[in-house]
Amino acid sequence: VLIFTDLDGSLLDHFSYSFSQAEPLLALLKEVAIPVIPVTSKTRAELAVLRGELDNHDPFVVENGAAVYIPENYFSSPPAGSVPVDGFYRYQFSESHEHWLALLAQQETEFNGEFETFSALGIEGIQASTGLTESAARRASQREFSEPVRWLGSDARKQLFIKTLRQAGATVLQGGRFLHVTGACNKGKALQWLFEQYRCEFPDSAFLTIAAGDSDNDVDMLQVADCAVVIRSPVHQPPEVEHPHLYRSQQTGPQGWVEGVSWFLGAADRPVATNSI
Ligand code: 2M8
Ligand code: MG
Ligand code: MG
Repeated sequence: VLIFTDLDGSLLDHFSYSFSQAEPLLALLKEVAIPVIPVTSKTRAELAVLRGELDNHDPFVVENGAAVYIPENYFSSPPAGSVPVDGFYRYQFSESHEHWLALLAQQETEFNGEFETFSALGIEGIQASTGLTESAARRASQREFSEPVRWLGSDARKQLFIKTLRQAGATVLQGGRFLHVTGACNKGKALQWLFEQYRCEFPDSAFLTIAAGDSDNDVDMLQVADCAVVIRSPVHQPPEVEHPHLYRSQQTGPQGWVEGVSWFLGAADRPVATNSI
């Protein structure tokens, strides 16, 4: 089994960013060596701290699928196309952060005052709109491959903004709070790439993949996994997902995560297809 999970609003509480409700299950998963792979909008800098807090040593996906980081000695050889970066092998799907900042700067005339980028918000602005501590907000601002944008205008204008950016080659993904502007990537593509690395490393094993998420930017990942857990959000509508093995949690955040993951792990008597990706 491989568990791919969103963080904010899924493994972490939407408001407090706490995962304490999931700690007993995480400990159990560690004991039976089931990887828990964060697949998140967050940055490498944020993950460095969070993985420490979670005592997580598995690979992780940052900035909505823009890059995958695999600990140096995790697999027996470096994945094709990856480069060594600070103790990890990194596989990159998107252009750099600067590229997306430049594209967003070009939108300032047409969408004047209707959006705010993370870099325009600054550390205090990020704190105000996320509730993160100053140091956590600083880590969130250390983008490598994407830029979060706070939308201030109408819904109709937002659709036009997204369309304009897409025409200029960006992928625009809706997170719990922000729009994320990045390259030709999403959480689903990252999951599939990483899954391929596990398959190459363990050619004789059959893996069952479980993905958990709460927002629209999680849909691509939910769709390519064998089992999909949609965590109920306390603040927004659930994403639209069609999936043969879908579980929608009653509870929110880490409690919903435990509810959904346990539902599939305890599903010995329920028919579950082998990997379809
Ligand atoms: C941003 O991501 C969340 C996740 O869905 C969002 O769009 O609401 C990211 O910028 C991330 O780096 C940051 O930690 C998070 C904080 O709420 O917001
Ligand atoms: Mg989320
Ligand atoms: Mg997320």
